[in-house]
Amino acid sequence: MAALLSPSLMTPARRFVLAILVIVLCLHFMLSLFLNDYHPIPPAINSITNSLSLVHEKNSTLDYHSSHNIFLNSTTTRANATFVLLCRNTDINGVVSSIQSVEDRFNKNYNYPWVLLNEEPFTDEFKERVNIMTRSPVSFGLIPKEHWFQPDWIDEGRARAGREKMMSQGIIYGGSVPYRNMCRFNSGFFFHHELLQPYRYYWRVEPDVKFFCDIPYDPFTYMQEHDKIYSFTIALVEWEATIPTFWKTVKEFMKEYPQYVDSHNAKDFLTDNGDNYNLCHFWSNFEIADMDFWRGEAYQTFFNYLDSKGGFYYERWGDAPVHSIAAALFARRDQIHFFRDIGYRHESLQHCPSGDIWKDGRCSCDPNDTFDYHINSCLGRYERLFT
Ligand SMILES: Nc1nc2c(ncn2[C@@H]2O[C@H](COP(=O)(O)OP(=O)(O)OP(=O)(O)O)[C@@H](O)[C@H]2O)c(=O)[nH]1
Ligand SMILES: *[C@@H]1O[C@H](CO)[C@@H](O)[C@H](O)[C@H]1NC(C)=O
Ligand SMILES: *[C@@H]1O[C@H](CO)[C@@H](O)[C@H](O)[C@H]1NC(C)=O
Ligand SMILES: *[C@@H]1O[C@H](CO)[C@@H](O)[C@H](O)[C@H]1NC(C)=O
Ligand SMILES: *[C@@H]1O[C@H](CO)[C@@H](O)[C@H](O)[C@H]1NC(C)=O
Ligand SMILES: [Mg+2]
Repeated sequence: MAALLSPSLMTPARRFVLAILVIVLCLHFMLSLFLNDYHPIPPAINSITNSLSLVHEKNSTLDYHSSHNIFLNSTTTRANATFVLLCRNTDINGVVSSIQSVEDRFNKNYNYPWVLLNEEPFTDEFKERVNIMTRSPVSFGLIPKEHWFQPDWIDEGRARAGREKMMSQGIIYGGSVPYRNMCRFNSGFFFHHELLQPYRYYWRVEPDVKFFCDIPYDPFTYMQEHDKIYSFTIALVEWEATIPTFWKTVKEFMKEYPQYVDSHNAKDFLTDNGDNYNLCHFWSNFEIADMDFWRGEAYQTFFNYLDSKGGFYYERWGDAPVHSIAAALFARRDQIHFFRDIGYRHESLQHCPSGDIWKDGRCSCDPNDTFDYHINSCLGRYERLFT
């Protein structure tokens, strides 16, 4: 089948028409074998037979790559969206493993593009190993220096003292400058990268993550159709020592810019007494979100305010609390979505669905091994927003 669809055989129009007819007949035959209640030719197949030129239209929702979408949803429309993966050349094995997981469980049916970003050029070997993992377009981007490295106006003496203090407290990545560059980049810059300009929604993937279940629908179009701006699979409490002055800074911001705080916000996810930060945040190594929200005035003003305080370097402010607090304050609470049906693992936590979702999704995780209502989970606080 794949060989028949190869573009090199498509040039003689007749052979192409013939191939399509053979495929349609094959599909029809297979469907009538496997599906008891299959009788009509689905509208999507009909439209292919009626209008073969469809496959040449660039903005058609049913190009030949994704024509097998019809098994999942005959009215699938693709969203304006991409995967984004920040990594180093040395992360290659974990990158390949994550891409395989995403492709197998979801993207082989949708062919959303991939954008990989790095502050150093990707090697040819890296690109070769990534390219064979997917039929989707893959772009490899270089991060501009001014989006990555510690700015000159940061007082390096003060930053070093902050790192040394965190190292003595045994905080993970406490002494790392690259980790801080990464957190600041993910907070304020990735969505400005030129390779991401063509897109509105993104799905963040990291090396060595795992998707446990089939995802039989398109989470991007779900976001769009339900007016969501941010989504998560795991919510948890942050290590307070990484962000000692963060909440104080957020409160100052809210006082100075009350116009950005939405009247239907999710502030109750962030605080239990209306004043103190309970350290809850969405775990941002998985996120499907709307970059236009990050690009918008409220978030841009917020990020610049935070950045000007130097906390990404003097402390170790993470992109997870930055994104989470912004989504919780500047959007409506019903614009944040928990993807209960997306089974996901990033060491050393996982979310595993249960019941029918677990069965229908052929999930490979133990449904009893899920962080959902663990003592350090904040999912309960999210759910209480809606009761
Ligand atoms: N290009 C590049 N990518 C990095 C660098 N540091 C981290 N990353 C990427 O940034 C993401 C997060 O970094 P990790 O080292 O995975 O951090 P982690 O241990 O997962 O930490 P959490 O996700 O916060 O729990 C991953 O996608 C990494 O590949 C770096 O120096 N350069
Ligand atoms: C693309 O889609 C739009 C909206 O569905 C339609 O109006 C337009 O004619 C299409 N463009 C081409 C080149 O087919
Ligand atoms: C098919 O897609 C449409 C639009 O995205 C959606 O409303 C519908 O629920 C989907 N149906 C199935 C069976 O997934
Ligand atoms: C996709 O979204 C981006 C960001 O909002 C926008 O600039 C671009 O025009 C959109 N593309 C399409 C095809 O709608
Ligand atoms: C999950 O745990 C419950 C209670 O311990 C047990 O009855 C059930 O069999 C477990 N389910 C699976 C799939 O392991
Ligand atoms: Mg990680």
